[in-house]
Amino acid sequence: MTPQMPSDCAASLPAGDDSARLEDRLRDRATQLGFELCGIAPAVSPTGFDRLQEWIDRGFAGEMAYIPRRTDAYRHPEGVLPSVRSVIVVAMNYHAEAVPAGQTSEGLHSESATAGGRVARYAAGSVDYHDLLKQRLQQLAAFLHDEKPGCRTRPVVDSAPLLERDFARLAGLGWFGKNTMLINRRLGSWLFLGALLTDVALEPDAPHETSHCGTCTRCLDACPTDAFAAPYILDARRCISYLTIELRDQPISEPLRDGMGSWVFGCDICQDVCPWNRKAPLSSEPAFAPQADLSPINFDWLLSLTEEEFRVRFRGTPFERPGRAGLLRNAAIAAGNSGNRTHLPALMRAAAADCELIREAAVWAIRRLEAAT
Ligand code: B12
Ligand code: SF4
Ligand code: SF4
Repeated sequence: MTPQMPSDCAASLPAGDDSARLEDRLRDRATQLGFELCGIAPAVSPTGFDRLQEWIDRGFAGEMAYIPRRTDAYRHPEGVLPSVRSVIVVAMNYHAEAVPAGQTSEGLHSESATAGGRVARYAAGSVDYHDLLKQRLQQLAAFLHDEKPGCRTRPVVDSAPLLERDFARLAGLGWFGKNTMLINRRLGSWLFLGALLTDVALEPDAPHETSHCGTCTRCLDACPTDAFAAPYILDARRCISYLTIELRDQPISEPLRDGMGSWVFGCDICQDVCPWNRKAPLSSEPAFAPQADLSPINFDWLLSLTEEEFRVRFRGTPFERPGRAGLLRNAAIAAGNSGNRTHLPALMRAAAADCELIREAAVWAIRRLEAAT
């Protein structure tokens, strides 16, 4: 099969043009569904498999046991859909306005860091992106089933053992930045990725072979917890995103708490500083617009949340992953980093919580605030 030039999902055909190639009609359908990028990769072993193996062997996956547990399945997308011939990769732009002034990566002791907690853009909207992308991929699958009755498909967003960024690169969507993000020349890196695996043999797009980071090292230099073991290699155990979301039921290592600054959920610093994001267009998806109560998030409110209040506010959102205990642990640490003693009463109450994870973090934060001059 002759690879095609990589292309964005710009609507190129009049609606209902049945004479167009299936690949082009798929792209048009993806555009209608709100996917800004769409490319096709062949179902092959990803070149990054050996690097994944090495990453796991070096312990960089930390407590994310779901990755090493399924290493074999990552070898080939057949591990996800046995008869797979093609991997359709889509991307959706979630770029929202920067969080309000004072919520920059200036440093935790600046005035700004006292304004409240920071939530990474990807989680500040009204929905869990997994649900939204999966639902749209199911609609894309329905289109393919109409075109090729009896075909097999499987939509994937994060959960399956698939190196999504590898397939995105292979499908021509962009390159790996030194911060490990998949970057597109036009859209930058504020992109959610998803894939639709199918047993339909589709003509693949040309892979993105070039890198456009050059000599830049902004992301590596800006990371407050020194999470990059080397360019392109992230030690997840040091990444604020891992610490605040994936590291559940455990205290966060003390030497890393300072670097967390005011982040209570995820971290955007290595993308905020990337020159390829300077002109990134804003997302037109209303569900990704930042919720007022999350940008910034009020420490005292967060620290006082009961289980029931947590459930009501965060059901169906990415915050369910760390759960109430994880989120309050994060809030206590970030409040402790704020240098703002008005949080002491809320921290005192949290220090009497039933949950050891919250108690320990609150006691640490109180000591830190009391020691602050
Ligand atoms: C586990 C995971 C995490 C972990 C580990 C992240 C990581 N860098 O590995 C943690 C919890 C830290 C995390 C954080 C975030 N994540 Co995450 N995460 C995943 C997940 C589920 C698996 C990633 C994985 O397999 N990592 C293992 C390592 C080995 O893979 P890798 O870093 O991608 O490494 C590849 C390259 O760097 C390359 N490489 C390695 N060495 C070298 C050397 C050279 C020279 C070259 C060229 C390449 C190269 O090879 C590796 C394998 O191909 C994916 C979804 C999926 N199934 O793919 C989402 C995913 C990667 N995450 C995503 C997002 C949005 C985030 C956050 C931005 C969220 C946030 N704001 O807090 C941060 C970003 C942090 C960062 N800089 O990576 C998006 C990324 C979209 C994009 N544009 O790239 C994904 C694709 C989810 C999605 N469906 O949209 N995440
Ligand atoms: S997300 Fe934050 S902590 Fe993680 S690597 Fe990027 S800058 Fe570092
Ligand atoms: S900040 Fe620089 S080195 Fe890092 S991903 Fe962006 S362009 Fe590449």
